[in-house]
Amino acid sequence: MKKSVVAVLSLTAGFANADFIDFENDGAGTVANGFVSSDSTNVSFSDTFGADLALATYLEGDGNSLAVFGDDPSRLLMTFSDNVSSLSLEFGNDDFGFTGVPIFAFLRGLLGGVETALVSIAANNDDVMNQSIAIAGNFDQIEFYYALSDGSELGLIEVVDNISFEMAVVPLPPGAFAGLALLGGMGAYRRIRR
Ligand SMILES: [Ca+2]
Ligand SMILES: [Ca+2]
Ligand SMILES: [Ca+2]
Ligand SMILES: [Ca+2]
Repeated sequence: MKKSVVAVLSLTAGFANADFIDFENDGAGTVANGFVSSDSTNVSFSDTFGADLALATYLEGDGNSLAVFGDDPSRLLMTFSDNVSSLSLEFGNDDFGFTGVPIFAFLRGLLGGVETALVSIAANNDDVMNQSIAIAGNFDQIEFYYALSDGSELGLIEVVDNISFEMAVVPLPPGAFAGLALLGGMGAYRRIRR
């Protein structure tokens, strides 16, 4: 029985589409750590330093957007319901007027609590949400944060929007189709007997 369940899950993963979150249907206001957008139940959002997530239409965002408040070492932690293979997001509040030093955006991919990928790009430091950053690999959690070029903490509020990610495609185990065919056959047999 367990084998059949694995096969069905794998087939589902094989046909997975990209999830897209723009927060436009989530309303405005503070949200608790573990927040789930109405756009996708496959990811939850948390602040890694305190609990200061807030949705609003920010000048530094794109319509309704998610901010990780506090001029503190906060990061946005995204925890996924299953492994993901890629993610991209747009970011704003890259505010050179506040930091006085060039800002870098980071994505840190984790699997089982261990870092498996780290990417960064130089922000254009204009405060406006007009750049995106992407990461690819195999992750069950991903962090987004602003930092100095060497990754050291900057104390800057992150604003993110237009998050896109793909669930990892799990390879079909041998005999998966045969197992499904058998299940289907059993169902048909039961129906005939009634
Ligand atoms: Ca938005
Ligand atoms: Ca915080
Ligand atoms: Ca921060
Ligand atoms: Ca910018």
